[in-house]
Amino acid sequence: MASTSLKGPKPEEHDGSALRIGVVHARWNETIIGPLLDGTKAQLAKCGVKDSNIVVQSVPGSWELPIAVQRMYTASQIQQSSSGGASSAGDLLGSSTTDLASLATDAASSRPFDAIIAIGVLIKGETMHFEYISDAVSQGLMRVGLDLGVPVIFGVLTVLNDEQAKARAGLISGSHNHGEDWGLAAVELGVKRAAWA
Ligand code: DLZ
Repeated sequence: MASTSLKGPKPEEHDGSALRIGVVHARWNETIIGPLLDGTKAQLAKCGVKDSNIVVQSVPGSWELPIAVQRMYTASQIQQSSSGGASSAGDLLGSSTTDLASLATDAASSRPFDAIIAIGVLIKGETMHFEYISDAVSQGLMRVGLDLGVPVIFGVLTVLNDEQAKARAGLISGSHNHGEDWGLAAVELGVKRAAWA
C-alpha cells in the first residue's frame, strides 16, 4: 500500500489482476523519471497487475505524451479487433521497450488498455518553455482521455527546481514517490471504469 500524506487521497484497495495498463514516459530528466517509473511499476505489481499486462513505452519529452497515449490506446483497440495480430503500440511508436512476445501470447493482453499512465518531469527553466509545455500537455492528456474514454493518469511533475522534483520521486530522505500514487490511481480507475460501462 502506498504511504499516505496529508495531501493525498485515502487509498482504496482494488484488485488489478485482470487489468491491462499502458505506461508512457518522457526521457527528459531521466534521473527523476527512472525512480518514478519504478515506483509506478512496483505499485501496479502490488495491486496484482501482471507484468505481461504492463506495456511501457517512451517518448523524447513530455510534449509528446498526449500523442503517444492516443496512439497506444488506439493501437490496443486495433490489436483486439485483429484478435492478437502483430499490430501493437510498439510497432507504431518504434520503441524497443514493449515486450511484443508477451503481448502475443497472454490472452489478457489482447484487450485495449484499461488505463494509461503518462509520466513526465517538467522543470522550470529560464525561458517560457515550461509554461507552454506544461499547459499543452495537461490539456492534451485530459482531452485524449475524454475523447477516447480511457482513464489517463496524470503522472507529470511540473516543478520549479531539481529539489522539488527529487522530493516527489522519493529521492530525498523521507519523501514520497509519486509514481506509487499513479499506479494506484490507474488500478482504481481501470476497475471503476469497467463498472461504469
Ligand atoms: C524542450 C524541453 C524543455 C526545455 N524542457 C523539458 C522538460 O523539462 N521536460 C520534458 O519532459 N521535456 C522538455 N523539453 C522537451 C519537449 O517536451 C519536447 O520533447 C521537445 O520540444 C520536442 O518536441
